Amino acid sequence: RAASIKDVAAAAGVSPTTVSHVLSGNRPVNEQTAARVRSVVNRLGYVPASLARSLQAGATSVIGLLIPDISNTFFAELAKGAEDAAHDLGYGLILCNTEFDADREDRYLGMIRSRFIDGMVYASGSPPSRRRLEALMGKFPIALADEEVEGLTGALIATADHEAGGRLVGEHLRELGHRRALMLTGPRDLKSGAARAHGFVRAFGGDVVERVGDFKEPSGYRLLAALLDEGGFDRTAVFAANDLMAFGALAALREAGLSVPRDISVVGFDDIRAASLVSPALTTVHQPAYDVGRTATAQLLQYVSRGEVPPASRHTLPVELKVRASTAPPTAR
Ligand code: XLF
Repeated sequence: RAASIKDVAAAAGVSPTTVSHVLSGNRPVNEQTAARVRSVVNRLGYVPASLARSLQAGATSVIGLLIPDISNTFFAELAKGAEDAAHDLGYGLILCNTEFDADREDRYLGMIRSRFIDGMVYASGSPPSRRRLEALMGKFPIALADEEVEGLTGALIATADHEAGGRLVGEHLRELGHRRALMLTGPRDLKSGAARAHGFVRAFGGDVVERVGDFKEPSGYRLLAALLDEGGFDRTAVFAANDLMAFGALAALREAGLSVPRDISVVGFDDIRAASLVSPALTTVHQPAYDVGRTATAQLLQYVSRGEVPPASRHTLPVELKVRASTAPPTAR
């Protein structure tokens, strides 16, 4: 049975009139109450009658783009590509930034269930969401961008070739003569970081110490500062699994009085704008973030417009190593 306005009111502990005011925006409602009502609406998949009517007539012509970290300009580029693809086909785009928070993600995914949006480009492989995604896929239009989700089959996906990127970094550092590297990985259960690490370790062939970060700048800083503090740091190169962590690593090295690339080489991944602006300019792997967003959204909108589940399809976009000033042959220490 479809949820009614009374179900929402009971679950949120308010009157049906309040629910209706929250949804119509016709009367002001206390912000905390309104947030509680909206979250129940999404959880129960309640569809107001007015929206149900517009759904019968067609659809909302709005899709969602779910990303984990809006402050990482990689996702800004991806969003640009997604928005352009949506705009070309007459769709609007709602940005759903999760800050890696499972509850927020859940709420945003609920917008598909309640049909506030026609579909979702999902650019966050955060592991807790797999079961939730599985429950939605095949029933609602979803396309994955950037991150694969382990064990999820039948998906539409556009992603960069993360493993090839790791390989390019491994080959570059090996050719420069490095034999001892530190790899700052992303969370173990995210596929992009695991693929980068795998490609890197195999191509590098030398001794690799790994530390697990979270794809944000402070973790790069913290991990490297801790290792330098311990003493006996003998690595000649650092490969950070994204540019933000590489920036954190650069800051920790600078603070410890080490010079890049004379004392130690540093490589990132993504090639966000700031990578060529930091000093020294960062050697990194260019990911086509804009094209990843655009391709995933075009796939999604084909699904939305056809109205039937398309066969699984995967676009793996090429990456490119950008050699800049942060890498050089190791000097004897
Ligand atoms: O999701 C992955 C992890 O971090 C994405 O491609 C990124 O490299 C962005 O920084």
